Amino acid sequence: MLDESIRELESRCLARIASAATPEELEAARVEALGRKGGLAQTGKDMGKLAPEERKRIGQSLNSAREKLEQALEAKKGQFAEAALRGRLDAEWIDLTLPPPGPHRGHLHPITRIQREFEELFASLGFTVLDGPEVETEYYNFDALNIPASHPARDMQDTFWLHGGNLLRTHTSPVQVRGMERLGPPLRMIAPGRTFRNESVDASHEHTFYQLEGMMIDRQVSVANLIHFMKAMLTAVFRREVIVRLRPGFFPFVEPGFELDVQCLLCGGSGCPVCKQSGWVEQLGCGLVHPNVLRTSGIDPEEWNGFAFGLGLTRLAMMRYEIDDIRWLQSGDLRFLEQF
Ligand code: 2U9
Repeated sequence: MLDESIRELESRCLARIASAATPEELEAARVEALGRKGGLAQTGKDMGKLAPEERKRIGQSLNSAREKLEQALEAKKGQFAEAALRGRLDAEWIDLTLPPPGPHRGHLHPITRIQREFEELFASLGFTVLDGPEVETEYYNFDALNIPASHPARDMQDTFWLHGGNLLRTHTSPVQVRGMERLGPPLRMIAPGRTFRNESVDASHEHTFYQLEGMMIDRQVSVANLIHFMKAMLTAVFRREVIVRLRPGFFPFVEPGFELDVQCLLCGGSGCPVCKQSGWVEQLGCGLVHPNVLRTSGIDPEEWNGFAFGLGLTRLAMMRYEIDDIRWLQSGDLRFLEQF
């Protein structure tokens, strides 16, 4: 009689366990089967009235029923846990190839990248990185740089003059004049920054562009020193050994003045469209600082002299990143900027 009830209880509870759709239903099935007041417990209570032999047999039958039920409960619990995990995985599944939600990582502007390279390079060569006002006075942008009043650079077509007589700096040289006044010789400094010229804008001309100028003032500074520093700088920028040559060039603020060319890195000097078959690509202007410029800023040219150079950061960025239209650089177009 007890056997049947145990068999019946077992199969009913196993069925209830199998059909449990939720952990709560499973718990209810467990309580019904294994609870203190559950079916097996009830059956157990009646064992006292049995003969020892019978009790032993029923006891075994109860234990095997309990084991089966506990295994069924564990298996079902496992299924629920599995299903819950899959549910969470499905719910929380993220496409790791997608960009992370929230603010996208920004991009450094190509000109910023190149400017920072120069700043690190020259800082490692003992140069101070200077900055200065973009709205400048006529004195610092022209007079102090030996650019006479009659010099065409002062004309409207080149310079943005402001009411009150100031202007938008046409080069970062005024920063170096302020540096000479503040630091005094000996000195090594570079002045990267934004400059403005009243240019008609097209694929290779912008009214706003970035320059980097630099100078070193000390005793007996030679053109050889100048060439050494320019080779070191360009080798670092182009990340390969470069061959340079100097050609005479005129700038009011240096004497002698030079244009510095690099042997074409594409054709190795044999001639190609990039170097217009010349084998050389002009990189920058440079020279020994004009004694008038030193004197104007209170530096005695009898005791001190120096070299100076200037290059177009915008132009270098266009070469480095093969940008064919200068207007992209100030376009603010994310499609362009996100490439860098
Ligand atoms: C002081 C003394 C001398 C800086 C120099 C150049 C030559 C030069 C151009 C390069 C490309 C401007 O952006 S660009 O068009 N600059 O070629 N710059 S020597 O000479 C100085 C500067 C400051 C006090």
